[in-house]
This record gives sequence, C-alpha cells and structure tokens, in this order.
Amino acid sequence: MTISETFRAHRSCTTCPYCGVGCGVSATVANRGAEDLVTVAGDTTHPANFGRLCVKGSALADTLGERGRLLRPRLHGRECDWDTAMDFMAGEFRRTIDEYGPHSVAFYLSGQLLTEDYYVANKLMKGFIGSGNVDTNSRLCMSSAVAAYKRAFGADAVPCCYEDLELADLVVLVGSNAAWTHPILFQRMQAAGTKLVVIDPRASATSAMADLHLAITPGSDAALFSGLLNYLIEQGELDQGFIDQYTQNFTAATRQARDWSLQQTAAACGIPVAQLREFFQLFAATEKTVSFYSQGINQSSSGTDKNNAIINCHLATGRIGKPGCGPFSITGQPNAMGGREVGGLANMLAAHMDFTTENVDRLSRFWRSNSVALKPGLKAVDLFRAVESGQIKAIWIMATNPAVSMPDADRVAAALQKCPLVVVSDCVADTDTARCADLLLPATTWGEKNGTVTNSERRISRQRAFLASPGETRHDWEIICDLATRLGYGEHFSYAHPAEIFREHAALSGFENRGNRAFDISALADISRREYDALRPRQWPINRENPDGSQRLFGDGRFYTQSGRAHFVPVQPSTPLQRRSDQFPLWLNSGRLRDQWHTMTRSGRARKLLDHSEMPEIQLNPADAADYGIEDGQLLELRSARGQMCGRAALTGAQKPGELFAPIHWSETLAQNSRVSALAEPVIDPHSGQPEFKQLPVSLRPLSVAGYATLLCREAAAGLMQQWLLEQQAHLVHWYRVPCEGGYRYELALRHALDGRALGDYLLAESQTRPHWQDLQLLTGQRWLAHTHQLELLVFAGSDWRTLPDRRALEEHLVQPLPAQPAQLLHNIAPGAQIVCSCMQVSRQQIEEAIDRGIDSVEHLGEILGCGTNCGSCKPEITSILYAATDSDWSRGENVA
Ligand SMILES: Nc1nc2c(c(=O)[nH]1)N[C@H]1C(S)=C(S)[C@@H](COP(=O)(O)OP(=O)(O)OC[C@H]3O[C@@H](n4cnc5c(=O)[nH]c(N)nc54)[C@H](O)[C@@H]3O)O[C@H]1N2
Ligand SMILES: Nc1nc2c(c(=O)[nH]1)N[C@H]1C(S)=C(S)[C@@H](COP(=O)(O)OP(=O)(O)OC[C@H]3O[C@@H](n4cnc5c(=O)[nH]c(N)nc54)[C@H](O)[C@@H]3O)O[C@H]1N2
Ligand code: SF4
Ligand SMILES: [Mo]
Repeated sequence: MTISETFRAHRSCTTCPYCGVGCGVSATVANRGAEDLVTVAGDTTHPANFGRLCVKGSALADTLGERGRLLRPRLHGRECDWDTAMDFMAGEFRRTIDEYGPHSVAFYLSGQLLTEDYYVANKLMKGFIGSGNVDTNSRLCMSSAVAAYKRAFGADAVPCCYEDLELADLVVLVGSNAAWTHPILFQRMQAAGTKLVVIDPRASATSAMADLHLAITPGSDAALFSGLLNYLIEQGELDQGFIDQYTQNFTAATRQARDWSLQQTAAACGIPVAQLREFFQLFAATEKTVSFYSQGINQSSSGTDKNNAIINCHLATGRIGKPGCGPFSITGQPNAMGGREVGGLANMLAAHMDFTTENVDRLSRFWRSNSVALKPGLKAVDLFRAVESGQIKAIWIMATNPAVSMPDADRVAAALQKCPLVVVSDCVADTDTARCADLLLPATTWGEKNGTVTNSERRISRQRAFLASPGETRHDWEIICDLATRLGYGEHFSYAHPAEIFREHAALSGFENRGNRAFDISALADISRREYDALRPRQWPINRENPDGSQRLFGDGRFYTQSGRAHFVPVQPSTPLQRRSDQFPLWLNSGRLRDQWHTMTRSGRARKLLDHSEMPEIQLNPADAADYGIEDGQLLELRSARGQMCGRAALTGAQKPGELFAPIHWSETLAQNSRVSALAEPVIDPHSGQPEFKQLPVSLRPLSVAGYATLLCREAAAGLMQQWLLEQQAHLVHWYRVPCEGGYRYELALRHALDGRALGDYLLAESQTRPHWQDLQLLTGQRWLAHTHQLELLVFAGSDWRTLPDRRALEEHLVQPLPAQPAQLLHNIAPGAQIVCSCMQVSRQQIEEAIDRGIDSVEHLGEILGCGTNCGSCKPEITSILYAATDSDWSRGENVA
C-alpha cells in the first residue's frame, strides 16, 4: 500500500483495530523510492495471538491510504478550517447548554475509540458539562454482559483469560460464531483440542467444528441454562462447599430452576431430549468448562437474564476463578472493555463508579469540578428517541455509524436529519451517518493513532502510530480537548500527549479505591512517557498487589458485592418481545461475515476481503425457498413493521425452515436498501437497554427483475454514477457496488432492460479525453466498452445475472494495460466463482473439484491448493464443504456459506 507521508522506515508493534481478541500486530513501513510500503504480520510476542493474524488482520495494510478519507473539516457540506469548525461547534454547544441546560446535549461514542479518547470525552460531558448523556455503541453489544456481571459479582469484571480456553476440557460456545468473529481465539481452542459444544439456532462455520451442536429455538437460551441448573441440582453435581462459602441466593435460584425438567427444557428449546441430556451430562462431568458467549445471548430483550442463567451454572459448580473454568463474555470491539473502564456507558460515571452521592463527590474532588453529573444519562435507544423528540438538540457522534447499526435505523437517520446540530467525527468522508451531519470532523485512525485498548481478557495493549496523520486529520482526544477548551474548561484538558491522559485514568482507578472497585490500574499512574511507549500488554487489575497484572479474578472467592459473595440471580426465561404473526411469519437473525468489519468503512477498502461475499445475501432454507417460489440468487425483499431490506437469496441447509439470516455489513453508501437494522424494532432489555437484534419477525417476497447490469467505471465517474442511481430510483430494484483498485464495480437490478450506451454517454460526458466506444452484441446479452489508452467503462447487461461473466477478473484492467484489441476482454470469460480462501485466492469450485478427485482432509486440500495455509480463517468453511460432500445433516454445517 502506498502512503504519501510517513515517518522514517521502521517496524512498530501495535494492536489490531478489529475484534476484541486484541491481537498484536507488527507493522513495517519501508521506503521504496518516493513511496512507502506498509506490511503487517502478527506480533509473535503478543500473548493474545503469538504471531497469528486472521484474514481481516492480515489484510490491514490494504485498508490504508487516503482514498475515501475525510481530510478537512466540513461545515454544512463545505470544507473549512479547524478554527471555523471548532468555533462553530463550541458556539452551538454553549448556546444550547445555556438555553436548554446540560441534558439537551449528548455524545454517542464507540468501542473503537482508544481509552484516552474515551476518557476525555466522558470527563468533558459527565465531569464538566454536567450531563450523563454519554452512551456508546457498546450498548448494542456488551451492555447485557456488563449488567449481568454486576448483578452476579458486584462489578463489571471478566473472570477468565484466554489461556483458560486452552486449559479447558470443554468450551460451550453460546450465541457465538467465533470461527468468524473471534478467529484467533477459535484457532487457539482448536489447536488445544478442546471439546466444543455450540449453541446456535443455525449451523455456522463454528458449529461445523463442534462435537455437539444444539440448534435451539431462537431466544430459548435462558430456558436451556435454567434446565442445566436444575439438572445439576437433581444429579447432585454441585460444588456445595463453594455455594455455601462464597455465594448467596442459591435457594431462590433453585426454586426458579425447579420447573425446568429435561422434557420441559427440550420442548422450550426445540431439540430432542437425548441431545439435551448429552450436553447436560457433558457439562456436569467436565470440571474444566468455559462458557464463551456473545451476541446470540446479549442482543436480546432478556439478555441480562440469559447471561445470569449461564453464570448461575458456573457458581453452582464452583467453576470460576480457576484455570480452565469460567463464564467468559467475549467482547466484540477492540476497545469495548476500555469504554467500560472509563464510563462510556450512560449509567456509569467513570472508573467503574456509578452515580451514588459518594462517587459523585469523589469524582468532583478528583476532577476538581463542581458540575459532575448527578444522574445517569440516556441509553442509546432512548438517546436517539430524545434526538427525535427534540429533547436533545446537539449530538456529537464519534467512531460509530448509528444510521446503519441502531435498531429502527431509518428512524434514527430521520431523527438526525432534523436535529439542530449533528457533529460526526470519522476518518471516512462518506458514511450513512456522515450524510446526516451538519459538521464533519476528520479524525485520524488506526496506524496514525496512539493510545491504549483493552481486550476481552482485560489486557491493556498499546496501539502505536506508525504513519503520519494525513491531510488535516486530528486525533479524537485532541478534538475533544479543543472543544473543552473553547467551552472554558481548558485547564482541565491541557494534555500534550495521550500518556498524560492515561496516567490520570490510572490514577483515578486507584483513587480512594480500597479494594472495592475491580478496575484498578493504579500501578501505572506514574509511568513515564517512555514507559508508556514501551508498555507491555498486561491484564488488569494492575496495582500494588499485582504490579504485573492479573490473569484471573475471583480465585480467592471474594466478590465485589456488599457481602463479598457472588449472587445467584433467579431467572424467569422469557421469549423474544418481538413476535411473529401472520403478517410477519419468519424469524430474521443477523450477524457477521468472516471477512467484513461492521459497516465496511475499513474492511471494504481491502478488495480481497470482498471476495468471500461481495453483496448482501439472505440465507434461507431450501424448503422456505420452495414455499415462496424463490430460486438461489434471486433478489428478495424482507419487510418488518419498521422497514425493509433487499438481498440475494442464498439457499442453505444451515438455516432451519422459518428462520433467515442476513449480514449486518451493508450500508446505503454501498448498496440500496440493505441495512438489516432498519427492520429491527427498538425493543430493549430492561436491565441493560440492549436491543433485541437477533429475533426480528419479517415477511419475505421475491422481487421481479427485468434486467441485470454490471458496470465497471473509474473513480472519476463514481460521483456521476451515484447521481444517476438517485435519478433512476424508480427504475432500479436494487444496486450494490464493489470498491476496487482504480474505481468501482456496480451491480444493478432493473425494472427495465438497461440502455448501456445511454448510461455510458452520461457518465463519460465530462471525461477529458474522448473515449473510443464499442457496442458488442453477444448471444448472452449486451456489452459496451469504452476505452482510451486505458479502460474507461465497461457495461454488461442481460436478463439473468448468472450469465454475466466473471467481472472480478475484468476489474484488474482499471489499473493494468488493456490488450491490443480491448474487445478481446469480453470473450471467453469464465463465470464468477466464490472465493473461500481470501489469502490464497482459492475458490469453492476448486475445493469441490479437489474433493471430487478424492482429497478428503483440510490439510491435504491445503497441500494441493494452498487454501487455509496462511491465516487459517477459512478452515472451518473448508471443513463444512468437506462435510457437505459426504454428509447431508444440516446441523453439521452443510452448505455453510
Ligand atoms: N468478522 C467479523 N468479526 C467480528 C465483527 C465483525 O464485524 N466481523 N464484529 C465484532 C463485534 S463488535 C462483535 S459484538 C462480535 C460478535 O460476535 P458473535 O456474537 O460471534 O457474532 P454474530 O454474528 O453477531 O452472532 C453470533 C451468533 O449468534 C447466533 N444467534 C442468533 N440468535 C441466537 C439465539 O437465540 N441463541 C443463540 N444461542 N445464538 C443465537 C447467530 O446465529 C450467530 O451465529 O464480533 C466481533 N468480531
Ligand atoms: N441488526 C444488527 N445490528 C447490529 C448488530 C447486529 O448483530 N445485528 N450488532 C451491533 C454491534 S455488536 C455493534 S458493535 C455495532 C457496530 O456498528 P457501528 O459502530 O455503527 O459500525 P462501524 O462500522 O464499526 O462504525 C465505526 C465508524 O467509525 C469510523 N472510525 C474508524 N476508526 C475511527 C477513529 O479512530 N476515529 C473516528 N472518529 N472514527 C473512526 C469508521 O469509519 C466508521 O464509520 O452494530 C450493532 N448493530
Ligand atoms: S482475531 Fe483477527 S480481527 Fe480479531 S484482533 Fe485478531 S487479527 Fe484482528
Ligand atoms: Mo459489537
């Protein structure tokens, strides 16, 4: 990747900006003439990954560069300088606060900010503006896990560490597709040979590798774990000593669990009694068991209870605080945990302190402020409601894309459109949320930023800058401190370096902390800037007793509750609040794909990461497809009471009949009508405020399309193309685009056949040179080609998208020379193939052909084709292709896409 401006050539260790595994990355910037080349590799010394990277981490270098970056502030659509931008912002915030009070403004933050950014944002709003209105996208992600840990342990404290996944004899993955979402941890479990049980309504790449897969009824996990608790009680498989000495409320939990017999539980979960018993027996018999859970549990209207139902089983068996054991909530974002530490959630003040009078007083003294917020602020769903109702009049959104990721996303976008002041800080110029902004502030991003993040096992690592900040971008913490200064709080925000912020954060964690707050990194409160720069990854607590950090918590049986005992929480299992009906008879589940990150602003820049899946696909069972008269690859529309979404049908036995799955990644900037969150009711968990994303009732219908077209154009034509799409809305059924090197590929589905020549004339009208136009009528459709000395535009149109050729191969001609006779390009092109191994570019077809030839193991396929031999992220998928060839049981992962 070429970068225009860099520091001198060197290697530096940093942390991956994607998932909560928090892998160490070694980045090397080498000079090559006037250009610099960045390469990344796993940091062999980092204890999260010991040198390995998954496919997203391996492709990080491809995501760098200035293309699409926001490089200058923009006020009302026009570029301006920083002084103008910040003066405007401070003026508007000051005016709003003076007129309507501090609760009329809000910050909406992100688990992708660094701890230092997060700390100052929280300090400004809760400490000086005096409102609790700071919330974060972690509300959509971890808040139920936080609420449950607090109920059980009296603190938001993850007991386990990664090594426990290797020491365990059994890992129960609940609502987690770790093979795709926490790949390096999954690889560690696989390498250790840990037995795996997967609890997930659908078959996934993760369940394909499991010893046992319980494909439960969506939303029935609390019943499952209540049944497990009852089983453990009935079978006498308890650690009575632990219960008596270290816990309370066991009797109440027992009383509640009593209703959940094997039969009743199996019925609620929709699985055979024998299968359920197998799981219960395995759990009961395996002392070293880790429960590893994620969004299938958290994103629920009763997610907190589900978390506690799992924790109850660990308390009942004393499986906590010991090697190879524990209830392990796994964080999603790179710094979800850091946000929890500083008080990024509206219901926390800072450093694990809540809003008691004592804590407000403590913080007032520490921050030297007499305007510390006295009460919690609004949680994400309520916050955007308050934007809609006009109660919030100014909002600053940083490092998150709520117009895509919030439930009822259309309504959130509409609320932002009419809000008097929306400020968005992002590194990327065009996002769905940026489109709603009055003021856009250009932030630095990974590779340019400097600070710390905390991963899922409480490990604090450094993100280090190895590139200079491009254009006029600034660090998030600097922008926040600039606003603070303009609002008159300068003396409290006069940091010159993130190390100074970190020291204050560390000091606060120890401030009057007499062992009653879990988060304590006071041993780092005095580190020098050199020591900060050299900081080795360490797990908190890091204090006088544990200066090198702490692998596990609660090994001594002491918890942070008032009594010091862990709490059993009696749980009444409930079903999803969103209900299916005649009008919306299907369950829509949503989640992540292997190679993309969230709204794709970063991962979508690496072309090879789009090979695995380049468009929004809706997975459904072939039986449903037959009922609705849908063919594989056909365009579909999903509707809910809230909104609609389009995507292409992907028929797969991985989905049960009546249950669909859609990816969360596509936004309006990349595709028309493809945001799954637009379908979600903003229904939330009463304890945490986390939305119910995983069970959305929808209807389904196939869309009729008269013509398909593929268009390949240079970057310069992309603006006009977007305008054309807007103008042609009435004629378009759907479109999506693939950013590729040198330009874009658009894929269109139309109500009428496309006049490619007319579209071409429109797009090329402004081109400097006069391209040579060729119309090439072929049997399978129409083709138009425009070229000068390079490829300018290529259009294919046809009535069946499957007959369109492999346009991936053609993209290369946007950057490579054309053949002597450019029309040759359009002959004999193979149809498109799905790439399974992104690193080594091996397609599904190649793998299937090799299996047909008798190659029967992942290793052997790797030797022959190279697939799976680099980062290994595709191995579960290769396994499921192998299964599909030999085994037709859907729950083993047949046709897992
Ligand atoms: N590739 C990739 N990795 C990522 C991310 C990404 O964008 N891309 N994002 C990161 C973030 S922020 C997060 S939060 C994590 C999320 O990581 P995961 O939680 O592993 O990911 P999801 O795909 O959201 O959902 C996990 C599984 O929950 C299942 N599920 C749905 N309903 C239920 C249910 O009722 N019960 C049970 N038991 N399971 C259910 C889904 O079928 C799905 O397979 O991933 C992180 N890692
Ligand atoms: N239906 C459904 N909806 C979901 C989920 C689901 O499973 N199903 N999952 C939910 C979960 S768990 C999550 S975590 C959210 C994620 O959803 P979002 O947080 O909305 O998604 P991202 O694309 O990660 O948004 C991050 C933004 O920050 C920008 N950015 C990157 N680095 C920086 C930086 O250093 N500074 C600044 N200022 N900006 C930066 C990126 O360009 C991008 O625009 O989605 C939630 N929504
Ligand atoms: S598992 Fe992959 S995405 Fe997650 S931190 Fe490691 S390299 Fe990054
Ligand atoms: Mo997340």
